[in-house]
Amino acid sequence: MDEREVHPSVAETAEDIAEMEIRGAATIADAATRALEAQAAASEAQTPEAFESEIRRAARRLLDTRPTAVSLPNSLRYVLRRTEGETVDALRESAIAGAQEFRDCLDSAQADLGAIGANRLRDGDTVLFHCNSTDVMACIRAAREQGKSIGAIVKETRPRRQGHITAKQLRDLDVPVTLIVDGAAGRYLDDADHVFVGADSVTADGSVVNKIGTRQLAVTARERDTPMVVAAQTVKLDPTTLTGQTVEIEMRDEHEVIERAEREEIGTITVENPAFDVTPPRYIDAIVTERGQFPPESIVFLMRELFGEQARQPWEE
Ligand code: RUB
Repeated sequence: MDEREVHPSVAETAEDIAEMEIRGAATIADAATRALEAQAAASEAQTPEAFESEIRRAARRLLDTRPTAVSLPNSLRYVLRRTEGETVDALRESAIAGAQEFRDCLDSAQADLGAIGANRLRDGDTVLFHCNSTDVMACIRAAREQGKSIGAIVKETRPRRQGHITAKQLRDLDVPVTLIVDGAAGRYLDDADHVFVGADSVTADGSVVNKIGTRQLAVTARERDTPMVVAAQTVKLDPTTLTGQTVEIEMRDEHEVIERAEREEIGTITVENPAFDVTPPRYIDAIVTERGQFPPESIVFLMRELFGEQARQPWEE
């Protein structure tokens, strides 16, 4: 392999993440570790140094796709830290084992989180949804498995309409769905017992970075006293925010917002398309993780416990 090249699976996965064929923080992390695994398995490196530089190059390519979901660097770091050994074979085996172990952790964390989130839901409750989150869906699936009947109001979530994915997944769980445009959320909050959203990153002060529109929804939900619940496995906790770093908000192409022909006709206006926003902790009632549910202001204690002095990851033990 040419020294600037990555395995085709890595290149394809990176492309799919950037184009949002693979999307959602947990799914992105899962796919990234599969790509690293493919890179490791196919490596023809002759020396341990060559292997390590290949795998780091692959991780860098994956990291350079989307900047906001911390699950991506967290997943890559998990695999890289476990890639160790004196020989190419030992390095390969440890990288593959690390990637597989990460995905096992991801799956079991999501199942545990789902069981905790489901406890918040009573039989007959209606939930309002924004975007599409596998962590949120784990809560609803667990509630359905407990035999609870749940109603759903789903915001379409412009510009990419991930609400349609949520609507289909809820339909498949036999949850009756009402799909609404984003601007109708205020009106429909009166019919909702909870708002459930996922997270791309959770910062040390308990702020939640999630799909654009989450903050506006949270503020309106607070005004109506509708509890705002964030379902986020600990892989969404951003260790760098413990030492003061901020989360970069991805700005996406303007053509997701406005069609090309219309854009040309309108001419010299500015179109902006931030993919995420930051909801301050005062608008959030609970962050549900696989380690239990937390008031957002106390998430820093969980982060300190998990990451310790060196900002180590919880899945690093
Ligand atoms: C997806 C999004 C989701 C989180 C959590 O944004 O904001 O709420 O990623 O998802 P996009 P999950 O569609 O731009 O990737 O719970 O599946 O990790």
